[in-house]
Amino acid sequence: LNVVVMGLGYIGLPTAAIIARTGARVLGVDVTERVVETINSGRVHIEEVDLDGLVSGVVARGTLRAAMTVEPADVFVIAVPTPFDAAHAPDISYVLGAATTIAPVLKPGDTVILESTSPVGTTEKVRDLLATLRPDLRVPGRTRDQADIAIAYCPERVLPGRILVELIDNDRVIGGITPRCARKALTFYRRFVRGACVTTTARAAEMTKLTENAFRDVNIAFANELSLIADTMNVDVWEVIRLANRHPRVNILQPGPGVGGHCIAVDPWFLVHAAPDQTPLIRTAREVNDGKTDHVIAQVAAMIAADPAAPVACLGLAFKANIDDFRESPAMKVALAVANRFGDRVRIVEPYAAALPPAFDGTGATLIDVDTAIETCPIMVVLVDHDVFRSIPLEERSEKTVLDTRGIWPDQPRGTAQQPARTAG
Ligand code: SAJ
Repeated sequence: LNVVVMGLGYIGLPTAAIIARTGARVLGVDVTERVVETINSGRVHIEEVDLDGLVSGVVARGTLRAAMTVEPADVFVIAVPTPFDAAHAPDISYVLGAATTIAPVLKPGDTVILESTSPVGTTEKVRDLLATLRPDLRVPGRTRDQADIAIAYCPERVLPGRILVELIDNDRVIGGITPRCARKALTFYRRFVRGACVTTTARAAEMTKLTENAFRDVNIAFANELSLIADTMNVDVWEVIRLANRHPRVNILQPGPGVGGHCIAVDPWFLVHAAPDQTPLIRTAREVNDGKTDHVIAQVAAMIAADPAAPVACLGLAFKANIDDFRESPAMKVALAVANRFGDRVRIVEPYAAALPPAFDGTGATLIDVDTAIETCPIMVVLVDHDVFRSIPLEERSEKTVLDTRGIWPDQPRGTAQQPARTAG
């Protein structure tokens, strides 16, 4: 089996490597020369647990190669980004670009699978585009004729940090343009997926993916709103959530400094954009989660302003625990806002960064390690729940003024924790 994977990012590269491990010959195609060179030398350009060993193995065995141009294959997997613009309109140009790239090499019997998170109807647009570019091929679902190629949508659902495990263990939703397309794609996923593979239509599969991330966003928004109420009521929100979750039908998520990453903070907008009048809840959840970041910025600023000389340690820049991904990170937004305002009083601790991101250039903020932060910073702001921060014992922070936006230090004396935050309102 020959497989082409379009896009070698956080999803495409692990997917390509896992398929290559099954013995299929995989060509990964990417528009960035550096990415292609890195992979062909057996190395990886992204941090993901166990990915480096897997990639070096399949590259050494010759089952995974990378290139900037496409070649004929039996299965084409599209895993390119779908960002949104300033008006929250989804941009599917990379998806259509990938379809345009593969169109010339398609032949009867081939399967095209879109994995990128996409607005409902995108797979049909891919089908229509391929029909236009390749009038000699019969595309599925347009007439009752049997089609020459199969086209399906199968969203990735993996969690960064657990990608290789979840690629294999998670259930997959496989939406075909026609039932025949779904069955064709199912045969492919069965090669490497241990979870259940459930077939449906392409539109239902597209909406399912957006629904999963919107569900999580709405539920995190609930927790973030609770955190604001609890602050006002002088109650520990994490304790309330722990207690409420003892109810057999209550399962509240965790508040934090906002929602980051390139999925949960993005995908709900695809639903809002498609049905603006039907999505007051999903839109408000987005606004609540973004608003929580602004609230934390105000809290931290008030805390720092209240103690005009003390250096402040911002713990973490990543969008969540134990990863090196800073995209759409609320921690990054908070640290940057504070650095812009308080300059060299701001010390950043981020074990997953070798240097501060360029956005901090000229702010005066510096990158320090955990030990230095404990020695030199009387004010500490927890922005990410990295294990290394969680494990700082009380004796090393009991004298500090702390704002713990992730609730990782439940034993922090109430006198120091969050007090200045409350005055910030
Ligand atoms: N977060 C909270 N409180 C929580 C849980 C998360 O504030 O209780 C924050 C995190 O700190 C982070 C953000 O939400 O900033 C998102 O983190 P996440 O771990 O919930 O999700 P992602 O973005 O890493 O991955 C999600 C997953 N989707 C779901 O769990 C429904 C993953 O399965 C998807 O494959 C991925 O989006 C994607 O690619 O769409």
